[in-house]
Amino acid sequence: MREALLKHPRLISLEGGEGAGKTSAIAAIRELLQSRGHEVVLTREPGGTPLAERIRELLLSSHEEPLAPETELLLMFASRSQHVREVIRPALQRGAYVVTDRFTDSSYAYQSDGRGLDRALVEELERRVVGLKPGLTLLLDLDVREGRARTSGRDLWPDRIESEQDDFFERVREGFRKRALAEPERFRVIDAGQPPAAVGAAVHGAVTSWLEANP
Ligand code: Z5A
Repeated sequence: MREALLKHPRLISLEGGEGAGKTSAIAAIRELLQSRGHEVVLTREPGGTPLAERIRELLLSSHEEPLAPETELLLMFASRSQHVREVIRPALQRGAYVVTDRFTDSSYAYQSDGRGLDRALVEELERRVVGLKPGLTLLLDLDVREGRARTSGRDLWPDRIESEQDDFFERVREGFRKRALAEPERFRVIDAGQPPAAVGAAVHGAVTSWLEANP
């Protein structure tokens, strides 16, 4: 098992609550990186490999019994372990950029801040199972109700996590914000409540300056 936690400059993650606009942000980052001649791998969590996508199904669908918070956390890391080994490390090793829709910060925010699991357990799993951290993380920060309003038309059948109450999502949002404050060199916080063009410009600016500082 891995012990060290390596921050990789070509691993970029997008984080935020429901409806924050990660999809458009990721497309814009791909365009920017490709326009500079880089290979880009777009991926997501939970998921990103066939097996990890099956774990995603388990995580997001409803079950005949409640999913224990510890089970949820371990399934997130089972999916991530597979994703890192099969997709992320090989792509980084051949020189590609990897842009992922969510990574370990989501486990801190949802499973530790949201569900109340011990943060030390997440840290241990991150260090021993993942061993990798993004060099740059864009946090698309959005009011919880605004995020829900954006997705309400789309999600006729909200998934297991989307079905949580607002206070859960408030804790998640606060968790993300605390992480961003604690690691300002890695995080860029973007106000996702702005119109799409303004969010797009903020994403473009953040990634451009990151690339200039980390050629
Ligand atoms: N999860 C976890 O608990 N622990 C973990 O470790 C990991 C994940 C990795 C699945 O993630 C769930 O897993 C997630 C966290 C948990 N549960 N929740 N909630 P997901 O990434 O698949 O789910 P999501 O983040 O909820 O996806 P989303 O709602 O699609 O968010 P998004 O991708 O950021 O939103 P979007 O599709 O880009 O935009 C949503 C809508 O808003 C769309 O109609 C847009 O046109 C609109 N939009 C976007 N930007 C704007 C602006 N600026 N103004 C107005 N409207 C906008």
